[in-house]
Parts: sequence; C-alpha cells; structure tokens
Amino acid sequence: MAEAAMKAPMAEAERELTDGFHLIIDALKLNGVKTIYGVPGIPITDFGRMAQASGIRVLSFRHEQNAGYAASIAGFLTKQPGICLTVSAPGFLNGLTALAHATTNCFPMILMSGSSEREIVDLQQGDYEEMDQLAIAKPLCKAAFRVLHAADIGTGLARAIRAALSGRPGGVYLDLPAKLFGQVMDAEAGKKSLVKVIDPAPAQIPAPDAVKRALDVLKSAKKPLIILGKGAAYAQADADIKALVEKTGIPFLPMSMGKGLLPDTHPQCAGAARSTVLAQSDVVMLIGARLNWLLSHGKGKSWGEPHSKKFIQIDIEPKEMDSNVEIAAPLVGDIGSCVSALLHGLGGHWTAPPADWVKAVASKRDENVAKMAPRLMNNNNPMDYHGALGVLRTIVKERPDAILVNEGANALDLTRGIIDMYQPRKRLDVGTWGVMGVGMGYAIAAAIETGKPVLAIEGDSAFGFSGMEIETICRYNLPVCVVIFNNDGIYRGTDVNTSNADPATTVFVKGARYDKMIEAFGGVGVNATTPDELKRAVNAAMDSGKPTLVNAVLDPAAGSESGRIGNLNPQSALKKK
Ligand code: ADP
Ligand code: TPW
Ligand code: MG
Repeated sequence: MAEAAMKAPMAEAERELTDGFHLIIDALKLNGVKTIYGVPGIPITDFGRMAQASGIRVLSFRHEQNAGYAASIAGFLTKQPGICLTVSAPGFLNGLTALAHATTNCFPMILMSGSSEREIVDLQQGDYEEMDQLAIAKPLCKAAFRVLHAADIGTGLARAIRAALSGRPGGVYLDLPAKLFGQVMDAEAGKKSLVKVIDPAPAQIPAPDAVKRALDVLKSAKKPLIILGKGAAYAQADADIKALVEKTGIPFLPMSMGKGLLPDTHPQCAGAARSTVLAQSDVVMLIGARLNWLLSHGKGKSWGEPHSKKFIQIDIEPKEMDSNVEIAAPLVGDIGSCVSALLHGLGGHWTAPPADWVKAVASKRDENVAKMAPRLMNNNNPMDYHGALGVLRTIVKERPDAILVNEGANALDLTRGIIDMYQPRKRLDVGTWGVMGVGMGYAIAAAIETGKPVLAIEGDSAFGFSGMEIETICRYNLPVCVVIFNNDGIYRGTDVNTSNADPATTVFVKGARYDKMIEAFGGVGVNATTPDELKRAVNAAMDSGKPTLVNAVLDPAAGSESGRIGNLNPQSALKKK
C-alpha cells in the first residue's frame, strides 16, 4: 500500500510528452509522406531538421516558388499530395504561385507554411513577418486550414490530405502558427489524436444510364475522336485507357501532358493531324481534358463550325460539364471507374469506326510527319529548333522511361510537336496557365520521385525563372540534364529598340554562356553549337546521370513571336483602321 502510494507521483513525473514539431512529423509519416520540398527559416528551421532526422527527405531549395512547383508535380506523378514547406509572409507568398498553379492544373499539393503570432497579426501590431496568410491563400486553393492546438494537428493534416486528393485534385493551404510547434501535450493522447486517412480519393462510379448514354453517342459517330488530357495521365488507369482506345479503334489526340499514355507513334495517334481531327470529327470523347483555351473552348473555326459536333466528357468534376459548349453525354466519375465501365459496356461486338475516317486521319498524319522529317535532319549553323530537336527526339526514343521537362515559347511548342513520347506521365510542362518557371522545380521532383533520368528542354528565358536551382540539382547530385535553347531572348533575340540605348524588351545578353553557371557548383557544362555536339553532350549526360547543363546556341532569328500562340496577343482596333 505504502509502495503503491509512492509510485503514483513518480509515474506522473515520468509521463511522456510530445510537442507540435513531433506531432506534425508523426502525422505526415503516418500518412506516407516521404518528401518535403521547401526553404528553411523562422519558424520552421528546426521542424525541417527534425523531419530530416526522422527519415523524411527534406529538400531545401533556393526559392519557394521552385519548391512549390516541385511539390505540385510530385502530386501529379504520385497521386499523393506533394508537400511544400515555407516560412511566414514572404516565403508563403513565394510559394503561393505554385499553390495556385497546382489548383489550376488539378494537381494535389499541400502548402504548409509557418506563420506569425495570431494575436499580434490580428491586431496588426507589426509582428515579425506579419500577414493574415489564411485569408490570402483561400481564394487561390481548394481549401485552407489553420491548426491552433497541438491536439488538432492530426485532424488538420487529414483534412488537408482529403481536400487535396478527393474529387478534382488541387492545392490546399495548411497554416501552422509558430506557437503550435512548441506546444506540449501528453504523448499517448497525442498519438491517439493522429488520423490515418483511409481511402482519400474514393472511387466515384459513374451512373449506369450515363455510361449507356455515352456509349450510344459514341456508336452514332461516323468520325469519332478521343482526346486524352492530363487528367487521364494523372488517373493512372493506363491499361484500361489503352484498351478502350484500341478496342474502339478510334483515333486519339493527346493533350500536351497526356502524350505517352499511348505512344505518339501508335497507329491510331492523331497528334500530327490535330487540325484535321478537331475540324472534321463528329463525336469527341474527352477523357480528363477541359474545353478551355487549349482546345479553343470547343467552338469556332478550329472545331469546324458551322458544323456541329457532339461531346462526351469524362470528368470527376460535375461542374465542368457544359462549361463552354453543350455536353451531349456527361460521364461524371473517376477516370479509372468510367473507362472500366465503358470497356465493360462495349462488350464483344464493337463496330470499328468507318474505314475512310480512320484512313483519312492516318494519311494526313503520315503526310505531316513526312513533311517534317527532312527539317529534323538539318545541320544548319547556327542551329535552329528543328535541327536541335531532331537529335533530342532520337535520344528520348532511345530512353523512353526518361522524363522530359519542357518550358519556353518556341522551345515549348516545337518540342511538344516534335519529340514523341512513349510512356505515360513522362512529359511535364507549363500546363494550363502556360507558366514560365516550372522547369527546375519539376526536374528536381521528377528525379526524386521517380529515380529516372530527366531531360529538361528550356527556353533561355524560361530557364531564367528557376535557374538558381541548378545549385540544388548539383547539391543533391540529381540525374538532370538541362538543355537551354539559347536564342538570346524571349521568342527571338533579334528585336531592336530604336528610341534609346536600352536593349529591346525581349532580348538578353548576346552569346550568354549558361553552361558556365553549372560549373560554379561542380556540374558539367557544355557549349553546343551543332546538332552533333548537342547529341554527344546529352547522350553523355543521360548515361552518366551527372548534373549537366548544355548551352545549345540557336539562331537568334529562329523563333516566332509567342511560339504557336501569337494569335492571343491583343491587337489595337485603332491600328487596324
Ligand atoms: P489538359 O490540359 O491536358 O487538357 P485539363 O487540366 O484541362 O487537361 O483537364 C484535366 C481534367 O481532368 C480536369 O477537369 C479534372 O477535373 C479531371 N481529372 C483529374 N483527375 C481525374 C480523375 N482521377 N478522374 C476523373 N477526372 C479527373
Ligand atoms: C510566369 C510570358 C511566355 S513564353 C516566355 C515568356 C516570358 C519566354 C519565351 O522565351 P524562351 O523561349 O523561354 O526563351 P523561346 O524559345 O521562344 O525563345 N511570366 C510567366 N509566365 C509567362 N508565360 C510569361 C511571363 C512568357
Ligand atoms: Mg529564347
């Protein structure tokens, strides 16, 4: 009895405690988070150290925007939310562009940011890095949460994960005030408060009558077309999508990041006959692709108007239907479930589309491919885009599992058109906004998440937005080869300003040697002036896996204004008069 009485206060004193730092780490690990992309500083420096010590990979970037883009594409590649970690106010704002980008592109991502003292921020008393971050993040993401008590960390992270992954994926903001990290609570109670998120992206099965309607519309087609968007790539329903395309025999058109779901060299691929199939098809089935600007909103001359066509749209977001034109057969559900239901509904007796349509598409495609072929073999000096891309196209063909990151204007549009992709989720680019700056963040996350070699084809301007991250690539010794299409500027390097001594707004330092930059960090730099030199350098880099930057010197006059989308530049009505 006396002994028992002595023991009680001892046990109380030895009671194990935990804190906010550890609870966040435990909650992340419980939910399978393996990597954090971020930039350290108050109030998250120690958190990053502890997360690293606990076995989570914590990658430090040179700018939060690039860490954010890395997290966003990690989300696309893995179907798990990519995690970005930033400091308060300025760090948070730097990460916000990427969070908005993730939301716009339907990539799951969580931006976790430290923030300052709530009491001081809310009274606007001038705290260190004072900002009402939650309010600012809200309109730019799918959901935004703040955790004030250590006991709520488990729930906060669970809500963030569910919001990012369920339904249409997107960006989520999680606000972590500085005080939260140091809050202490009973370890046992803390452990119990954590939440493992079960089935965060539940299957959304399409209604049987919606499946039947879609199949009926598809059957009625004389000139059917399937469009595969990045939602289809994200869904990871690769085998069923391939089976649907092949069983129906319908020509398919991949959107930029849908390339490779089926190889671009597939007999049914209509990639090189894009204008023809958009204008002439009578029934179009969209799988994970929106009828936004990238598809001319589903109307107008490029869609062959005044002839009308019928759309079938597979999407997890019901509100997407009719966003631009009437959808004759909306099929709402997750792509895996929808495609599998369609396959099931096809049964054994599907009639292939009329042979004259299939043949017309194939011959237009072959004609365009043949027209392009000699240009890709040119050895022009200085190089042009086609000569450079001709050799890079072969390098990708020989390494179909390598990942291609791509941004720029001409550097983007011509690469997308010329380089064939062979496997799903191998092409990562500027996405729905056509944003510059994703390059190095994407390349880093692609290497980290997949372990595959990465080839980043970058316009010289595009590269500049994230160029400092070549230090990060060297620091983590990642198998990334950056090729800069250096045409001395934005679109081209030939503009001249005639009004004063300043250079024109679109031109950069002539003859810049970007290859020297990576040498500062111990990487391999190569200056390539011919397709042959380019080929040798990139092959060596892809084989060795050494961080490499190739400055590919292009003819400054080779590009055109805004690449393929010059028509989007506003024109003055006045000027036309
Ligand atoms: P692209 O730019 O390639 O045309 P978009 O980004 O416009 O593609 O469209 C992707 C679409 O895919 C979005 O409307 C999104 O809601 C949808 N989506 C994403 N993941 C899934 C999924 N797992 N199942 C169904 N639809 C999805
Ligand atoms: C965040 C506007 C679109 S394309 C581009 C800019 C600045 C660069 C094109 O030059 P680059 O390619 O990369 O050298 P090339 O081959 O044509 O010469 N800021 C953001 N996003 C966009 N899209 C822009 C500006 C833009
Ligand atoms: Mg350029």
